[in-house]
Amino acid sequence: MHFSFVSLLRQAFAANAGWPQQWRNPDPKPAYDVVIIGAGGHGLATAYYLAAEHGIRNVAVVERGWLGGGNTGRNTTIVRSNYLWEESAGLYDHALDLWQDLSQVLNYNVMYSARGVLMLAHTVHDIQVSQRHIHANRLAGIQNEWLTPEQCKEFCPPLNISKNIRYPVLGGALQRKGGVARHDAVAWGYARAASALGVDIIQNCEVTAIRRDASGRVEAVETTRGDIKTRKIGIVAAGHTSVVAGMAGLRMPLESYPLQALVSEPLKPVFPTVVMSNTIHAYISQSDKGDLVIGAGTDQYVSYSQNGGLYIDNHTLEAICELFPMFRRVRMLRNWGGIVDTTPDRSPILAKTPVPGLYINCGWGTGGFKATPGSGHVFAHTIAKDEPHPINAAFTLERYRDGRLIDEAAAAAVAH
Ligand code: FAD
Ligand code: PYC
Repeated sequence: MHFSFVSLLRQAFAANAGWPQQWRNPDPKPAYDVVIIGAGGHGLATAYYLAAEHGIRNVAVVERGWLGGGNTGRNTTIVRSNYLWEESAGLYDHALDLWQDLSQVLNYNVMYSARGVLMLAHTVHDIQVSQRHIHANRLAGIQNEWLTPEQCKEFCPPLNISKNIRYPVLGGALQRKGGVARHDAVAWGYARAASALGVDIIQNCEVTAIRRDASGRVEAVETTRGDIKTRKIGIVAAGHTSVVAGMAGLRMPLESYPLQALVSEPLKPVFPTVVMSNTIHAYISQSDKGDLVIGAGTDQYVSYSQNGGLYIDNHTLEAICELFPMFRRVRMLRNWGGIVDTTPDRSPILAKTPVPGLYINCGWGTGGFKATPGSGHVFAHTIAKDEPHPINAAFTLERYRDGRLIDEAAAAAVAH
């Protein structure tokens, strides 16, 4: 008697979220205030800040694989903010500010280490571009300084600065507060903190469709584990954004490419900083485990493959051996690829879309890891308030229509 009364109540008040959990109708699929598609660092950070800063805790993060298994767990962990344009410098420096005490905020060691990022110049053109960057950065209050070849060598002793190599080092731009952070720890740190605030993280759950109501507003996602109702969706599915956005009828200005990296066998501490060379497409640092972390370029053809061409790695290793001859006999342990999506101006899209209730965070290309905290922070604001934070206001989808590009091709140049 008692149980049938309860079930009658359940049916009558199925939609009433105020009822105690045990009285709620288990039948309708749960409705979330926000569904985030993609449990990479950016998606998880967004969910965390929605809960922590906007009090929106009824959030699901749905992930087709495992959390952090996309680009977040595949990148070479470089963190810096020395971008050319003020809009970008503002966004990446906001992230760099948040990196400073992220381990304390999340109570999870993300191993952020400000060991400096040195970007080498090998040609007269490189020198001009680097110095333009340095001046632009300093005008915008962003740290960046020029080093002579000898100062580069002093800062990074393994560097070969002899003049008779194919691409001699002619100097470098150093951002001292740049560095590295532990990539998968960032995903796990945000995931654990978001989960503690009530966010649901659903792995092995691929979004296959986005449903819209008669007015065009989003109303649900269809997934391989059932439908989930929601009135707000954030797409944070790097590499696959075009596919997911296409589910809501949006055509994105994006191309997807494989980008590769590799690690060596572990060595004793030998490499004190991060060195990047955009001209010869190589970048290198040493992880706390001891392996050299080496990044290569993108493939020249669009693809969704997580294995890029081997010739790209070979080319990178030739460059590394020329710049750091002492690594010639080091053995490589493994290589892998991730799929990055790039925009025409190499800057991200971090914005509302023309579809009501649909928000998009994408287009980070080869450089979104460093932005993770800042991106999640301002994207959560955009979703919660239905308007951009001043820091991401310029990163709209409409800028490709209006011609207001934020052209960072030279800044992020590692792979372009
Ligand atoms: P991801 O971590 O890729 O997360 C997106 C998630 O969406 C994935 O887990 C994916 O499985 C999921 N997804 C996709 N489709 C669906 C669907 N239909 N349903 C559910 N889930 C879905 N950046 C730097 O700043 N510094 C670097 O040194 C650096 N090095 C890099 C080196 C390599 C080799 C690569 C590949 C990238 C590098 N990047 C770097 C770029 C950086 O990794 C990315 O920009 C950043 O990690 C993007 O994070 P994200 O959270 O947006 O994406
Ligand atoms: O954006 O700093 C970067 C980067 C390094 C390697 C790939 N991207």
